[in-house]
Amino acid sequence: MTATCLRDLDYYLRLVTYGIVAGDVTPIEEIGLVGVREMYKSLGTPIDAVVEGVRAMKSAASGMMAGEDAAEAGSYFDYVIGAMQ
Ligand SMILES: CCC1=C(C)/C(=C/C2=NC(=C\c3[nH]c(/C=C4\NC(=O)[C@H](C)[C@H]4CC)c(C)c3CCC(=O)O)/C(CCC(=O)O)=C2C)NC1=O
Repeated sequence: MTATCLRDLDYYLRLVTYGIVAGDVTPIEEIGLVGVREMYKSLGTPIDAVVEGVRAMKSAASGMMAGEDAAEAGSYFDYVIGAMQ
């Protein structure tokens, strides 16, 4: 379960990088967010806890970047977080 959970967080981290490269949220939306709430609900996975994981990744990533870069990456993390709530 832990490995699957970390894998999911890895997916979302990768999707954030796709967003940064594309300069657009479409890949994040299409690959990782369509139906995500229903998916976690059917798995019995508390989505609030997934959101918490994405927030922790945002915090860690922001600490490795400065100024504009942190703000740009942060906006994609926020997009994922917002779509899961
Ligand atoms: C690239 C797009 C993509 C996403 C996002 C994705 C997510 C995804 N996460 C899954 C399971 C899962 N996801 C989690 C994750 C967690 N459990 C928790 O309690 C934590 C809060 C959380 C980690 C933060 C767990 C534990 C499962 C397995 C649930 C189970 O088998 O009962 C499953 C069910 C099938 C499987 O086990 O692989 C999918 C499809 N798959 C994809 O292809």
